[in-house]
Amino acid sequence: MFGATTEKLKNVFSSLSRVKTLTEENLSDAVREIRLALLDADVNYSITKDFIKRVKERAIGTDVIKSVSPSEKFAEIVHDELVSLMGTEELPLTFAKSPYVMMLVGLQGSGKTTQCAKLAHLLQKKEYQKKSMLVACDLQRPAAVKQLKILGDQINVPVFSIEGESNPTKVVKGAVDKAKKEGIEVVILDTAGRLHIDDDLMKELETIKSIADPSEILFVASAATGQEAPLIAKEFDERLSITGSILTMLDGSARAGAAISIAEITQKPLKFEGIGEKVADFQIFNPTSMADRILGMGDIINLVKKAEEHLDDENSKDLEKKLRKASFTFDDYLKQMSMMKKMGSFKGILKMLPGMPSELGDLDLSEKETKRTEAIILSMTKKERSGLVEIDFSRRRRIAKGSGTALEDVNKLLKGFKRIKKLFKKMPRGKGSNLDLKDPDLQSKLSSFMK
Ligand SMILES: Nc1nc2c(ncn2[C@@H]2O[C@H](COP(=O)(O)OP(=O)(O)OP(=O)(O)O)[C@@H](O)[C@H]2O)c(=O)[nH]1
Ligand SMILES: [Mg+2]
Repeated sequence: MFGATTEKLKNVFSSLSRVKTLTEENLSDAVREIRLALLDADVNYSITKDFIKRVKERAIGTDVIKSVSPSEKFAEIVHDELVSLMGTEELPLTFAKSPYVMMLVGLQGSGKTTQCAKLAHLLQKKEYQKKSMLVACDLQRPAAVKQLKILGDQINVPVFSIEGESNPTKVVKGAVDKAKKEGIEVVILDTAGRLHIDDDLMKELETIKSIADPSEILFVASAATGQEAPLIAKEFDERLSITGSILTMLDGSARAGAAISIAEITQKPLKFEGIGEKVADFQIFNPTSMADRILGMGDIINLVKKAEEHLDDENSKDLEKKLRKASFTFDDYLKQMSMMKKMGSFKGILKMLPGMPSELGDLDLSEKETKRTEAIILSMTKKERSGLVEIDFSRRRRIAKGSGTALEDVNKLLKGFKRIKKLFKKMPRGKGSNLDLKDPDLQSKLSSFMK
């Protein structure tokens, strides 16, 4: 996601892999590299400066216990500090009153209209089950109302608009009245955008605010804009007192700068993130998960969430168990393969696991390879499939023959399987990486995702 930034940060950690203790001397290069990586990623200068200072203070003289290496410890400190810059923990959604009015604001093209629909779609999920309504308050752009209607239709959420009306305040009044009458619990206002901040837009938004009395005013920022996004957020905040931000376009050429700086500069939390063009590409912002992604540590929380959406309970529980025990067999491999295919590409899934990205290599499975893999595994004996016997040369030759594949294919599969097993085993479990699957907090989170 953050490509070059993530690579640079990973290099910093691996450059420390041979040091025995963290000292001012061996840290100075690492710290300088982190500083450059953050500035390159468009993180605000003063935030970078304070960040580096905190990391350095914590790292020097830190006692490193035997079970972790100094470079891991250092990565943990950087990770922790990133998390706390971005907000510490995921915020639960609360709906203090009904109707709960949420107003989305932001510059042109930042993704307001799309996020309105994504938000309504999220609220349809079984953990919320909120009846919501979208409201077309962007009367500047002729096609805006139609765009919202198309999105609303897609997800079966009503869209409120008034034909021929040019005054958004009338639309807002009408919408809130209707919501009250019809027991609609969440009202989501799509507002107009401008290329730059201008007074007319702000006045219009202030008027909408005064009439709708929204519980949430969410600033929508495109992560592709980098350093500007937090500064623009600040201006919106000064005029409208935003309650938080939504970061969008995290799937594209996103810069980590907006993600890292926006909460700190506005002192308002990041609440949601848009990760693609589809209505389902949206989730509650999770600072730990974002720090994992920035540092390339994988993203177990989102993996489990994604798994849960696509699999039935049994299977996802099984996956969690397998992940936890890091003990899957060739039979599991076969089962997981068809499951993972349902979730997206195998590589896509593995990429979300900690420690995977740079080691993935050629693990991507095409349809043809999947079939071949299946044939190979089915040609193994029960014992071989359970991983209880070493699959030596003569066994490999027999398997190749039985499955109508080449010996290299069998070798490749065994090698890939070993690598995956090893990688599962290597999954970081330390605190800070938020991947300690024995951590009761994470456990309860995971099991709530499984419900
Ligand atoms: N790749 C990607 N595209 C997105 C995301 N969110 C929205 N888009 C796309 O970005 C474009 C602009 O989104 P809109 O929702 O129309 O933006 P807007 O802020 O309402 O724009 P205006 O109404 O013109 O101010 C659309 O083509 C969306 O499909 C995202 O998270 N990732
Ligand atoms: Mg729009």
